[in-house]
Amino acid sequence: ITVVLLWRSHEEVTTSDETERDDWVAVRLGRDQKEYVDHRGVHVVVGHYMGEANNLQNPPNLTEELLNSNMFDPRPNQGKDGQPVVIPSHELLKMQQLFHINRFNLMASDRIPLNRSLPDVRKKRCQSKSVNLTGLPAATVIIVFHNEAWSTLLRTVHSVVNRSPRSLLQEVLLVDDASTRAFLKEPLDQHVAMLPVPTRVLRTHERVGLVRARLLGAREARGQILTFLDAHCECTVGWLESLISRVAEDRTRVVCPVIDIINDDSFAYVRSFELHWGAFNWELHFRWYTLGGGEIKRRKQDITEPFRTPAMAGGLFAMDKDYFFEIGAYDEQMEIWGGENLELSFRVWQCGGSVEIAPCSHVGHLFRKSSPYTFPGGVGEVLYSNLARVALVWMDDWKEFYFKFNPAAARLRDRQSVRSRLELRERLQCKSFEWYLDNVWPQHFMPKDDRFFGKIRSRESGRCLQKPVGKGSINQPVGSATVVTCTAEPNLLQMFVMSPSGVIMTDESVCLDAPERDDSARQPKVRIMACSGTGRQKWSYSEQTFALRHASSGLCLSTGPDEALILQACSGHIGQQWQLESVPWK
Ligand code: UD2
Ligand code: MN
Repeated sequence: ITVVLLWRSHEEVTTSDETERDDWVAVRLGRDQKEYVDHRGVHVVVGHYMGEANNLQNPPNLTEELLNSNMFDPRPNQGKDGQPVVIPSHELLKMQQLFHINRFNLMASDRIPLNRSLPDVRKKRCQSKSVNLTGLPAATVIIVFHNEAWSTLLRTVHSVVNRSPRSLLQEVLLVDDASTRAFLKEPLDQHVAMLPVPTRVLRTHERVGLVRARLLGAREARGQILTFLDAHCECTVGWLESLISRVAEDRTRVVCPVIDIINDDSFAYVRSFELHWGAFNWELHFRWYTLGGGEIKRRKQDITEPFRTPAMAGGLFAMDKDYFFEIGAYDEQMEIWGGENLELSFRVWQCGGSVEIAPCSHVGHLFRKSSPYTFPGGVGEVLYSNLARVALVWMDDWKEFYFKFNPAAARLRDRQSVRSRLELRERLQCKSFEWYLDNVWPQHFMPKDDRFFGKIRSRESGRCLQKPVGKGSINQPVGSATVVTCTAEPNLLQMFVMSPSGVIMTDESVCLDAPERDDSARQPKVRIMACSGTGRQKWSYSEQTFALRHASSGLCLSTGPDEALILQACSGHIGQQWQLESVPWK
């Protein structure tokens, strides 16, 4: 095992798996700096990284004039081939001020030409396997935006125009969701009128949020295929044909590209992983997880073959236009941002379609650490109302689980009227959420009647097993498992699921893990690690002796020094006795 120590900003990030590191993607920043990206899109900087745009000491003075002016100022070769932009040090203060307008490095973006080149990041096999375009339907590309920057919005459009086969691109529709910036009005209309592909700007009369803005675009679309993009993307060669050919073969497929990363600071184009699929955590937040075991094996035969995903990230996908409306388009009562990606994913899967990722289609997306726009009604209200709707309509018994452990959403539950969506589900005769979990995401960590769900309490101290707290929202909570004071419910940190196959897992797809054998004289440490499906994460429980026996070593889970957990030869000792305390979840 190689342990690699890397630094991301001021956090330490560790990985113990060489193969995982192989999969990380490096972008050279300078002579002794390297930037990696892990599978969740987290940037990891090795060495020393100067000049982060997002650390302004004083509040930025953002005047109306500044917000309304278009500062696009392209310089030849900046950002070429997806390279990072270099800002000279005397401009760093200005750069930091501008960062706050869109929550990305606007100055860097504004220096990159609209038609910058990007590397062909596809696997070799994708590059040599050409898609036959004859007879393929054409797409309307729909891009909704609210107060997007000129350079990111138009680089999205230009990358679509430049890197899509002309016969597959019917038109581009931009939907302006009540932006307030002057440059997004007439100047935008004039700019798109000159493009070689029919491009229109539609405008909402008031802020309607991304769902209703996309619906407006979808209703106006003339292409047979709808292809949605966020307003800060860059498409790479081959992106569209790989999506459309799959939909053309089967109109019930919803096909997503691999989402690469445009760095919010340097605007470097960073290739992302192909071995991850989308799902969610106990709070219904979207997450990337390692592909399920079967899928990895199946993919080995042909790495260009698209693979199924339990959920989509939301912004980037292609689907048949008629199928989009047949299956219920979007839930029009979802506001502003959030939840619509899970709603569409559950609906498509449960109502007979499928969601997949096409590894030969790569589109870069600018991932931000915070959201730049206003959320009328408050961000929590908006997001949790949307998620409450997802749960109420699609999740059957698991909605009770969601509301029980997510009081922020539970408070908004009674305000939702979901009758028309339930009618839709009835009309389409959609399958149950249990079917979805069993068939689409068998590796899920949700509670179920066939498995234990609850607390794991030490009979020695009365304390509870707890997973480590995740570092930030996109890091998996991996690290040492601890035994700490049990807290009053609901506390997701102390909840565990033990599956019929003996995997003790919890939120975010992490599992109770210990080394295969006790090679060293020391007692092996028990940790919480990404679920791997291997023997080192299998346990058996005895209701007679209260022992939790580790399958591959035959040792027993024991309380160790301080709050730690260790493996020891099974002795029946009180430190090896665990109470599996079921917690009702529905
Ligand atoms: C992700 C998705 C995004 C959407 C969101 C959940 C990707 C890459 N992005 O978040 O598409 O599914 O999850 O809802 O998968 N917008 C409006 N009006 C609004 C708010 C946003 O038009 O009131 C636009 C915005 O300008 C952007 C798009 O909607 O073009 C998505 O918003 P985002 O980029 O803030 O979402 P993101 O990428 O954080
Ligand atoms: Mn986005």
